[in-house]
Amino acid sequence: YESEDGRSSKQRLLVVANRLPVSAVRRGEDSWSLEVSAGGLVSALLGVKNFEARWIGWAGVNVPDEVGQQALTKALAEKRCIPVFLDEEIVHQYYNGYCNNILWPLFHYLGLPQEDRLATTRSFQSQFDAYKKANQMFAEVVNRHYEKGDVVWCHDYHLMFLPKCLKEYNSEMKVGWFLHTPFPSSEIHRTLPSRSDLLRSVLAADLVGFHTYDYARHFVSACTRILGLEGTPEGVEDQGKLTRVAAFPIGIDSERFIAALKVPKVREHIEELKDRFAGRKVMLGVDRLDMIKGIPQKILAFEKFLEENPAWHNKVVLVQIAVPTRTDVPEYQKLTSQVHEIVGRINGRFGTLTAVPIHHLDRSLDFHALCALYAVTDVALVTSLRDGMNLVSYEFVACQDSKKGVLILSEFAGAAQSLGAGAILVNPWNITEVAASIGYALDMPADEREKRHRHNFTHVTHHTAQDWAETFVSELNDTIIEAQMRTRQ
Ligand code: ADQ
Repeated sequence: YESEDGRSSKQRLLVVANRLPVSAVRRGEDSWSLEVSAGGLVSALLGVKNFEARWIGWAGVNVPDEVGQQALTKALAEKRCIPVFLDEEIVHQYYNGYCNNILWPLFHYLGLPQEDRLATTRSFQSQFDAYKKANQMFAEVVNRHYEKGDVVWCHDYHLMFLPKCLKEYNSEMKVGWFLHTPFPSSEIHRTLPSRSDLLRSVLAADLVGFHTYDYARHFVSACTRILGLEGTPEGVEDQGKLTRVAAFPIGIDSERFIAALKVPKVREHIEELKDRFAGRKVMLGVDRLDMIKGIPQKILAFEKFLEENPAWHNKVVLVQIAVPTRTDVPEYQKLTSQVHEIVGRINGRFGTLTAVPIHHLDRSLDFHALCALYAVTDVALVTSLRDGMNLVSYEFVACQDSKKGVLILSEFAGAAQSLGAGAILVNPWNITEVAASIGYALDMPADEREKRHRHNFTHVTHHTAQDWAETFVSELNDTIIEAQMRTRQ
């Protein structure tokens, strides 16, 4: 890539996501403190060498006044972040409403909202209007910062309307869109009232990416069945215009996890945990507290295992870390109490005066504490009912090179496609099967553990987040060059 004055420089990558990778706290009328959150996407892009990334997104705070907006914009610029300001009403309708109440459950096969269906149906249109309006606001900011030669990479279900808005501003813009959740079967997608509008808008992108081949296939089927377009091995064709559709499985920054295990503080913490759980095998679950993660099902399977295996009483502990999310939503509050109730019952039933079988924490752990916990675990339990990929399974594997623990993994997580050969795959709805897998994992001979771990470790360390980001962006550049060549022919 060459800039206009002929100097070669890195290509600029505009990463557009609903949330910026920072939390902003207002300290005064015109002062803000910012903390960068080290999520998967951030570390993926930090490691990308050929591009210079800038972030565009909502800062997660309502800033109604001009002075505050200007000050925040200035502070964010130092972190290469550009804010989109959304007011409370838009956030309520677009983010809480359309994104989290409609698209998130639907894409995870939980259907459209069941309760108060009439009210939901009545407000559906206003939520979708807010969704389109919010996407338009993102597009306006992207367009303002776009320079010729930039690549624009849109992320996730929050921004399905963005590719179309961007191309309306500038049909030359290079636009890619990636979905972090599953894309459901076309039979599920077709229940969505705005099904066609969303598909058409995503198709305005040059490249559309998913975690797995199955999600890509579902998307192409939705376009052929719902829009009547033609699916080709490369993607979807509409009146001579091809939108490339492909699978780009995400990874993690495995080096960061492996390096953390050598940090003295982490080593100390590992020793403390080993003492704490001495004489017992450790099983671990780490999830955001969300319906899709199958936490109640996991705990019930553990109860069944204890019921059927008295010899394991007091010899195994399940540590379940569940970060609360969307705490203001009644369904999520219900899920929290349900989990607490089951955990209480099981601890009452199988606990002793000195030990309980389940340690359940309703909070997030810092990175080093999480790595230490991954490292002392014998069996990790990932029982998502649906999950785009699931990075916890990758993180666990990265931290297990000395212990070689076992991963029990839902067949409905995207990660089952990549770690399936090393993990024990389960149907999380089948509690009997999960309970039997727990027994199998706890008793697994060392040579089988070693073989399974080796398979997964190789995958996790060879398919990193950086590779994922680089592959997507270079494929997007190639797609555009190919399209230009086709037009010239
Ligand atoms: P998530 O649904 O958030 O991501 P996941 O992929 O498992 O799910 O990533 C969660 C991240 O949060 C991990 O990095 C994990 O370490 C961290 N985390 C979870 N619980 C934690 C806790 N209690 N304390 C500290 N950290 C915790 C969405 C999709 C996934 C997809 C990713 C990336 O739903 O399917 O894999 O995006 O595309």
